[in-house]
Amino acid sequence: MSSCRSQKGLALISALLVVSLAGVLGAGRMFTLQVESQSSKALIGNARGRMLALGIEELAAEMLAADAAASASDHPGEDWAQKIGQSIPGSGQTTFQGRMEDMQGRFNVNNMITFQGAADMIAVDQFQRLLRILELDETLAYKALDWMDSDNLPQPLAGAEDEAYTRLDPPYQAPNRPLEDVSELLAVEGFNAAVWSALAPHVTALPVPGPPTPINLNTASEPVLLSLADDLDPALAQLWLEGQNNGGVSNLSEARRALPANMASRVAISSNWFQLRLAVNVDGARFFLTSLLDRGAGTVETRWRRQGIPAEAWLAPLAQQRAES
Ligand SMILES: [Ca+2]
Ligand SMILES: [Ca+2]
Repeated sequence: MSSCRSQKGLALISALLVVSLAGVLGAGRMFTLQVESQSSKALIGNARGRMLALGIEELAAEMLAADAAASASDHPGEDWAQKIGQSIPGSGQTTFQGRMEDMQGRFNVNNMITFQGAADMIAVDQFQRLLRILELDETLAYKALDWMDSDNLPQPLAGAEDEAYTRLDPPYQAPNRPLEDVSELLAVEGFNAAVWSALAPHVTALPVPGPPTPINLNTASEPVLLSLADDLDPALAQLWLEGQNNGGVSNLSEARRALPANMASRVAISSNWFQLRLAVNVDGARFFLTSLLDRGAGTVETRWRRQGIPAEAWLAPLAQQRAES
């Protein structure tokens, strides 16, 4: 009798266990289906965002090609420089915004080394002036140079080669090559988040090899214009700056005469390098694209594309943490 009751009890427990397991499995399956549905929505949105961004990039390249055929200079009044942004009607919630920026309006940090990996002191001097104008430590130019030059010998005044980085936690080495992305500067000794936020709008890292990239007088910021020479008349820099909204400098030879001989070839009034930044939103799925467009060879080529939020957005807090530790 007692054994029979215990068997009945066991059967009841087993049945309850099966029912509750089925419930758990059912709930789990529903949860999985919901997650799968959310992820496929995000995946589809992301794929559509990418397609749209690549289409806009192609239109931007066409715009740059048309501009090269129509004008000999590049300035902020031209079509390529205008902000773009639109809601696409009849396509749910699809919006995009972005703009192209002339990268020759910025100082190309990679100008500081030659094709052979040696220092280009004219560019190093210019970077020092830029740092000084921005009220930053001008010896940071030497640390950036050491990061890129081919040797492992620290610049005598304030350099930083492997020995500065191998004692960090985690340790790393100076790559001794040009920057692949300008945000790489955040890994260089002394370039903390505060330095970065002051410097970032004025610097770029363009692919090498090639001769030093000249600064476009018609798109450069005031600090970049002032970095062209120690004794540049601030009134002339101001004149160039104000002229940018009225078609910019048209007589390059005359502008070059206002500069020291070794800087004359380092200015221009047109550009070959443009960066397109786009943010696309497809039904809540956001897609970010940064593309570097090169107009140097007569056609417009995409030299690189980076997806996701720009690297500096997540690198800057890391540099801040390192500075505080
Ligand atoms: Ca133009
Ligand atoms: Ca080095």
